[in-house]
Amino acid sequence: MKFIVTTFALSILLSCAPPMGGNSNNGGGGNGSGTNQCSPTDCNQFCVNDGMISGSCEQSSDTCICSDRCTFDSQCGISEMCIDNDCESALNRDWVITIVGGTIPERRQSGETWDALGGAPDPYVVVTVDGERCVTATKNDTFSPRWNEECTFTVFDDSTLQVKMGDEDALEHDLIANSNTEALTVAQLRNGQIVYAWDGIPDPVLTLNLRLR
Ligand SMILES: [Ca+2]
Ligand SMILES: [Ca+2]
Repeated sequence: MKFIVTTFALSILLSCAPPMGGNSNNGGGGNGSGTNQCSPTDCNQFCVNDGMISGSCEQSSDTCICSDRCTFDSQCGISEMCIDNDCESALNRDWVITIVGGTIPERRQSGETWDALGGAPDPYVVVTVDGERCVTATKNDTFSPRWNEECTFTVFDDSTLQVKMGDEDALEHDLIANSNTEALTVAQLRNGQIVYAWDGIPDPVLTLNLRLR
C-alpha cells in the first residue's frame, strides 16, 4: 500500500499569530528601526515594520528596544528557523529524524494475515534521505510497533525523503507500505513532525519527529 503525508503545518499556523492587544506606541523608547510595538510599560510584544513581524521586544535597563533577535520561526525567512534567538537557515544542517511508531492493519489488502497461521507482522522502517538509508530494528509480532529510533541526515534545499515499512520474514520480506520519494520541505522541518496515513484512510500509520541535531 501507499503512504501519504497527512499533517505538516499545524504548529506553524498556530505560531504565526502575534499576541493580541498591546499598544501601538511608535518607537516607544526604542532604538529599533521603523514603527514597532515595543514600549517601556509593555515589553512583551513583537516589533512590527510595515505590517511584518521583524523581531521581538527586549527590556534594556529602563527602556524597551526593538531587537532583531527572534522568538518564533515565523519571525524568520521562509527557509530559516529561530535558533538561539537568531534567524538561521534550516538547511545545510544535520537533522535528527526519530521514527516514533506506527499502526498496522490486521490483514493485508489481499485479506491474508501477515504471517502464516494468522501470525502478526514483524515491522521495521527504512527512512531514506537523498539515497542514504537508515533502518530500524524489527519489532516482533506487533500491530502497533514503537521504535523511537533516531537517524541523522544532512538536509539540503533539494533533499528528498522516502519511507518504507516492511514485515520481516524468514525468506522474502513483505512490504507493508511505502511513500513516494518527495521533497523534504522547510515547512516540515519547522513543524517538527511528519505523519503518514494509508492513501485513502485518514488514520495515522507512521509518525516521524524531526529536530536539529
Ligand atoms: Ca509476513
Ligand atoms: Ca510474525
